[in-house]
Amino acid sequence: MYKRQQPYCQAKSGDAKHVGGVLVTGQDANKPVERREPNADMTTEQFKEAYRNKLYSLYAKTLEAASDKEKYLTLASLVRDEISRTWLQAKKLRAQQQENQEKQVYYFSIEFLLGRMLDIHMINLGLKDTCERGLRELGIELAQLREEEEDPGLGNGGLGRLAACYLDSMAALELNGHGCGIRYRYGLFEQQIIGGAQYEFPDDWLKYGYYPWEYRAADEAVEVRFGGAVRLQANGRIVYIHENYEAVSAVPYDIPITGYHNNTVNTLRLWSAEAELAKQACAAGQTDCRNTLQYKQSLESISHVLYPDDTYHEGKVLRLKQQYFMVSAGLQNILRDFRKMNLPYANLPDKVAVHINDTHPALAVPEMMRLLVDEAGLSWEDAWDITVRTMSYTNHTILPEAMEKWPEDLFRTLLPRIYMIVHEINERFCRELWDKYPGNWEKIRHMAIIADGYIHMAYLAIAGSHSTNGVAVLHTDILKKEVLHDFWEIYPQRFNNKTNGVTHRRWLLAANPKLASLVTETIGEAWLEDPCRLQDLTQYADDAAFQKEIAEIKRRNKQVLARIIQQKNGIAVDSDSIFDVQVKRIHAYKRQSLNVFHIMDLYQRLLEDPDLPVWPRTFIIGGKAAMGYYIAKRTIKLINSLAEVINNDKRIRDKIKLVFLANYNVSLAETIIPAADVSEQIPTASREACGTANMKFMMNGAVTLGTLDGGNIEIREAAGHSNIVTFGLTAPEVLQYYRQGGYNPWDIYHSDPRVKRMLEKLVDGSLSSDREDFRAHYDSFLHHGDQYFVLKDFAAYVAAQEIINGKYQDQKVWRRMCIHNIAHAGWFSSDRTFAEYAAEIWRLNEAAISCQDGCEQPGFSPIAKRLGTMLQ
Ligand code: F58
Repeated sequence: MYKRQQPYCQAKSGDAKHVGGVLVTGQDANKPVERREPNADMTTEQFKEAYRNKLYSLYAKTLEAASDKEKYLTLASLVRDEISRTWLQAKKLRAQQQENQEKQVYYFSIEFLLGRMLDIHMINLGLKDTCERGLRELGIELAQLREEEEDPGLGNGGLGRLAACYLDSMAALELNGHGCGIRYRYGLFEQQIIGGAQYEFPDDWLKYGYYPWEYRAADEAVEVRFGGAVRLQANGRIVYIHENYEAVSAVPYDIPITGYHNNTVNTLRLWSAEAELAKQACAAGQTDCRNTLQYKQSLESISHVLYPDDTYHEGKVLRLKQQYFMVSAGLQNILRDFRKMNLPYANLPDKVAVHINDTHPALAVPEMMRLLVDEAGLSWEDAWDITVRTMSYTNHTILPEAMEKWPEDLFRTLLPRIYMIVHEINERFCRELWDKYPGNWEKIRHMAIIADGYIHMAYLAIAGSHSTNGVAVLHTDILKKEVLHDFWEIYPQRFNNKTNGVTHRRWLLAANPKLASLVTETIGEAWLEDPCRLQDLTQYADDAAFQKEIAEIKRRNKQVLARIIQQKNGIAVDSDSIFDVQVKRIHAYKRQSLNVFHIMDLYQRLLEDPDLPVWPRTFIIGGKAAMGYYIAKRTIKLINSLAEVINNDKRIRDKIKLVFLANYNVSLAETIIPAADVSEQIPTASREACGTANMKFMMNGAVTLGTLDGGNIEIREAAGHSNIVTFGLTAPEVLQYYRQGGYNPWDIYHSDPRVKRMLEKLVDGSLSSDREDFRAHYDSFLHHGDQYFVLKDFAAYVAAQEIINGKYQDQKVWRRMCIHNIAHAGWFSSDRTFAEYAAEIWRLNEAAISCQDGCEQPGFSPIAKRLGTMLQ
């Protein structure tokens, strides 16, 4: 059931090999791969001169007078110049590709969690060494300047970071792929911990502008319309006239995405809402101009902030507006480009793939229908066929509360024409269901896109696209067998799995340069473009000298993190202790509370026996809780309250420390992950679609302590069962409980004295003077059925922690485990995932396959050829 489908990472030399991260078989495998050298011919002297000149021209300052921020912006600006040069070439190539009508992929996502860009661009362009050396000679440390870059928080967590990893892989694989999203004025909030609790502050990431990494393209703005009414005009054929709407200008900002050493620059296009059109509408008398300022603010609020709190009606309206704003702008832009090819619309699916990343961009389906039917004049049937063949959709969650649905009334008022189209899609879909299940009203109501006053976005995405994929084998299996079973029954060929991946260039090469250098010294640099080559490290798993170097690098990374913890939290931690890390969104199903319970129990045992044979441990937890998510916010308070008690208790002689690192984001992750010994991946089995932090930790040599869920299962397959520690209920067991009941947390409360003691401590004032602080947790475990099985898995988790403790004490065994994890992380590179999407969902290979011998003609990129061979 959990077998990986691709032989990727298992090829034997001679019959197949990996090129640019893609498995190549057949004749092409033996051809030398053409790699273009990075534009790195600048000498250190030239760099220094260019740097001084840039600083002078930007700020009219000498080096001595410039601030760190100015020095960073000077460097970034030089790198931008290099990108611009390459981008110009890339744009010419793209124009040529368009002329040659090569297929383009557009990845629509409401989140792109990019992280800082300076380092990655320098690496990709082959400039890093020159810059670092040149700066050092000027008396400037690159590491210090890097800290000056804002980290754009345009995402919540895994979903947004995945989108950013895919952009990186698309460019590395030289695929014609582009991102489409929103340029939020404010990203996800900045988290501060005050009195142990989370406080949210605006994430003002544009405070100093984003000048080095974005290009405003005002001349390519498009109009997006909200509200108003739709009038029908019958004039031979029915025409829909949308009037009295609010018009918003969607202005694109282009962020270049560079490819690794290949002169490729792709584009992430983020749309910003501006009210320019409001002025015009006002001048033309189409709108009420009495309060234009307020009107302008209301329109511009669309791209004001990432996921406004949608607890209130206004929040919901804004969120729906954001979704439509993004897809409408994105699709208008795509069709504008497509029309330049002078092809019939029927060819659109051969030239364009639109990917819907989770349901947030699912309005792409009805918007594409509107553009094709209302604006291009196609018949419904033709438009539907084109839409379905163009769209594909990824599901990222099975949590019922996370499955998006919109109240019909709200939808109708805000998007009247789109509502009509969704209504029609639903009618036709239900008729199809009726033909298949005549008389089965219950089933049809259950599957209807519009039902009980709501519009179900996942159903819309499935019905309106040719592919629905899950993000890990288990997750896809659950989608097929449980959550979307009815849909799988009618469209089995549409369902497929694409296990997530992460870019090894950011998460290993850039984040852990010492480890990356060691890997390169040991096995050569082929792994950078072909991450599967990491498996060549397995032969060194027992090599004492290699083990020692691995351990030394980990120790140094831990020292760096220890310094940060001291600075940020004022807590001294021992870098020889086990760094046990859980960093991710705070959510009940991810079970930070299980981690807390183990720490409470260990603390108690140490109080009872300070000589307990446990290796010293530093527990590090980080993550943001959604603003309106009460119990998650209380979990942060719980962690900090416990930390306060433990870190100040001399009796346990510093054997354990607990640290909550505030404002977890991509940059912080890049420091934390290389320093981790233990990677905590402990969600309730079946609830975590895949997880991606697990892969980043693995790549950096941490050992996973996890449940058999999502990507953990595949990590166990890849790394080997003895190189990961698993525990707890399995997904089938959990699903069985959800279906049939039979779990009573009180049984555990009464049978396990440790559990009883801990639960009592939540409400007896031991952790907080306000006994009500953690009442919600107490109630959720005992009075609300412990729906994430924290108590149920507690004993198994403690036992698994004992195994970790035991294995760590034998350093030879532990280092071996670390090396096996690194060596088998190649399969979890997003290059592999993306190649699968390209070949199996977007069918980029078809261009190559269909060209047969003609592949040599200009316009077919080498990757298309490689993908073409992948499926043979
Ligand atoms: C995550 N989803 C899944 N959602 O939880 C994780 O298992 C998976 O690995 C990852 O997607 C990538 O496939 C996720 O990050 C969100 O951040 C939601 C976005 C919408 C608002 C609520 C959070």
